[in-house]
Amino acid sequence: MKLIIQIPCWNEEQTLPATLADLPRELDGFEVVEWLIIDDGSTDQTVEVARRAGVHHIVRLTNNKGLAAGFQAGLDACLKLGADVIVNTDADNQYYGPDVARLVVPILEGRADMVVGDREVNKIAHFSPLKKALQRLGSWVVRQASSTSLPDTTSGFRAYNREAAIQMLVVSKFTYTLETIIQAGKMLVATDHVPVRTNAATRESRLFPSMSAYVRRNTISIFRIYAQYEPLKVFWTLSAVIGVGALAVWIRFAVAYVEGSGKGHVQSLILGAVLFIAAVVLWALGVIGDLLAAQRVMTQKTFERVRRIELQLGVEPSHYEPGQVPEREKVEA
Ligand SMILES: Nc1nc2c(ncn2[C@@H]2O[C@H](COP(=O)(O)OP(=O)(O)O)[C@@H](O)[C@H]2O)c(=O)[nH]1
Ligand SMILES: [Mg+2]
Repeated sequence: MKLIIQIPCWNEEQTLPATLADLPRELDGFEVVEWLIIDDGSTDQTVEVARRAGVHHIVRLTNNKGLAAGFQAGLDACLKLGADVIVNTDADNQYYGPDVARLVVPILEGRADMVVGDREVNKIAHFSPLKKALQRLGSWVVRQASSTSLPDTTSGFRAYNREAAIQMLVVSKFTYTLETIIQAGKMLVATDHVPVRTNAATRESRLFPSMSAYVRRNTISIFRIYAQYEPLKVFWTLSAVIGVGALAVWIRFAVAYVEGSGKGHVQSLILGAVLFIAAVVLWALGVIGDLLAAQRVMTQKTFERVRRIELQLGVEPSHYEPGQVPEREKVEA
């Protein structure tokens, strides 16, 4: 069994050494443990720092493509490098490295395909009450959309087995954390969670420059992802709400018409018609969204098969550079 620990990095020369220092070089249940960093167009010394620290593999993207794209490139490379299990962690040393051992347990025991580390957000001292509340709300929405029971859906500390990794296909640019969970739920990938420890914050979040940005982006992401996967629920609910509004003003018109012996509130009639048209449009959007969602499933299945063929053919990982294998491991090999 081979474990590859992947770390998406964007200008992480400061915190990468501490992150790597805590990661396991060997682990029960695995013959081989390797590290891979995804350098997403860093302009600092991230790659050199990683080499010095003895990272085995480097995926070096030419320009900054964003975390979700980096994550996907990492998964692809790990699969092509023969990983049986892939663990993802962050380069800011946010997660407690030795807990990789906890993350892989449900996979090794055959109970899960994908394991998400639960930071037990309520206990994290440096998260504000607002951030905690949002995390809870966001996680709840994702749980509803994905039919999973994961408590911490924005956690980047995760493990995937080979099958789960082969199936993942992230399209959102900004976050992979939410989308992969919804996909896992839809594709009936077995998910599980384990409590993981976190370290003190080393720096401000790169993904969210401010609290308002955090709220805005996460809200938009959740809505978009949910609408992509559940278009009927989203658009038909909106359609029903507006349709009821149309009905209400029409009833108002009818009552006024009867009581006013013919002279009624024409405004209500017009408003009702406008609302009714809006409801019909939303209803139709739901149908179109549903057709697109079905199409997406087909694309995803095609992609999965292409990936299996690539792996069978031994296609090389893209943007790949070998790292610096530690001397000790070279001797053993
Ligand atoms: N590939 C890639 N990784 C990024 C980018 N921005 C942040 N990251 C990485 O994503 C991880 C999480 O970033 P961080 O700023 O700690 O975000 P947060 O803790 O989730 O709010 C770290 O490993 C970063 O290096 C990016 O644009 N591209
Ligand atoms: Mg972080």
